[in-house]
Amino acid sequence: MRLSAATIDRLPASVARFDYDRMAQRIGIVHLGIGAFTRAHQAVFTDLAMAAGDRDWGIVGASLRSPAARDMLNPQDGLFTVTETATDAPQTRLIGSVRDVIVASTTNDDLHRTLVSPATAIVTMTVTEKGYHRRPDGSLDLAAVGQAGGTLYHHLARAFAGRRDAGTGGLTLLSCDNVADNGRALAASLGAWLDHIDPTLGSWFASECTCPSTMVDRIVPAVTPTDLDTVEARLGVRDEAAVLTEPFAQWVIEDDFAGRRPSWDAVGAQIVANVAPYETAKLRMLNGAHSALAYLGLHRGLASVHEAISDPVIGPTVERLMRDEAAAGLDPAPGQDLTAYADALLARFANPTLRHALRQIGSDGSQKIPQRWLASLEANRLRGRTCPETLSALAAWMLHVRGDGGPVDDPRAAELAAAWDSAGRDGIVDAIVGERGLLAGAWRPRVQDKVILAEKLATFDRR
Ligand code: CS2
Repeated sequence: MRLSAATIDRLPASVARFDYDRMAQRIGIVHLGIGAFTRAHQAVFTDLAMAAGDRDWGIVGASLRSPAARDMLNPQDGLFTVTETATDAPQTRLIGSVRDVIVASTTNDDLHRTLVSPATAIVTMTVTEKGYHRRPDGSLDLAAVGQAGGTLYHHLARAFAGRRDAGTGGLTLLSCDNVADNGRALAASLGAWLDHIDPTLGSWFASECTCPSTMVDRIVPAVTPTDLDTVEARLGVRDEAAVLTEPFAQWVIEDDFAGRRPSWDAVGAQIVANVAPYETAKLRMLNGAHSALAYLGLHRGLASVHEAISDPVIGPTVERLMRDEAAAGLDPAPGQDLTAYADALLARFANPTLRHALRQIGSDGSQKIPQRWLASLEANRLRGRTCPETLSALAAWMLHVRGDGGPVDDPRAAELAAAWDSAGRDGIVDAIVGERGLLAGAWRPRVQDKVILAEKLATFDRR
């Protein structure tokens, strides 16, 4: 029996749930790129805010490409469960905030109608790092956006024109991706696209809309068929959109909304004046450690974060990367305790119930590495410090994109493979992080950094 509005009563009493009238809530949020992370993070905060008394924050999710989320959620009336797992008994909550999922490519007008609706106040998004089409130096790749079509820029530009012409007013655009200074980055890229297609729309956007920066954090492994069977065995109802996650969740949002907003702060989100210290620490310590676990772990034949952090060589390497390199390159906010943060991250990585696949984290490295490692290397370079463990991780990634661990899942895989073909092991460091390298822009390595990188490559290389 499939989960839906008609079968909610079959769920065991132990499943926590909302008591607001779902169908009476207006749609206040459109989410672009709805996937497992959104279901376990923004949708939960919004459901909790409505359960605590706030109203009219129904979410319409949009997939920019694949129909998978629509096919999971719409037959279930948008309902799904989130199960938190750690060593104690799992805790499940039924989430009621998502009302509908639209596949933007086939039903463009449904998405457009929702985006221009006066009730819609916020557009949240998780389009992944590559969805922003930025170059390693952070600038928008206009040609790539034009070629791709159907990007967030296309949908928002059309919606802005509709809202401007109807006098509906602006929107708050909330990037929930692991991109450094994500609000500022979104505002700059969107501004560049609008100026390119219609400068008057660029001015409307600049005066009517805001793009607060956010730090989002929750570890959400890709859901497997076995996970769905386990959840079904516990709940007695089949939930094709179920997600499993850790108990921890954090959301820090810059206080810069264009209009109304849900009381996310009443249910644990932090609304602050400046997100940067939290966001930078998260990207360089959590995500930086994750990527290091991924490439060092895959190189040693390991499969999950939990296995990699328990490995006698990789565990201490990654801990040093986090404490002695990433944290050492940060300027913490008053009261921000980076030592305690590192302790908490190590405990979260060690959660044996999550089975977070290293392959999942290892995808799209060319898009993740600039803000996770290169920014950290640059901050340390400016302080005159060397980062041997980050350089180890970088060497492991270079071998990974040569194809040492199988097919490479990265939008720049072909360019990286071509760099290996023409430069070989002796030239690959320059071909990637040199002045004209594929990832140039975020870090200016010193000669000694390149020497260490070349040594690490030689040590790891098994060919
Ligand atoms: C991970 C993140 O897949 C990845 O690249 O590092 O998804 C990570 O799990 C989240 O950012 C945690 O908040």
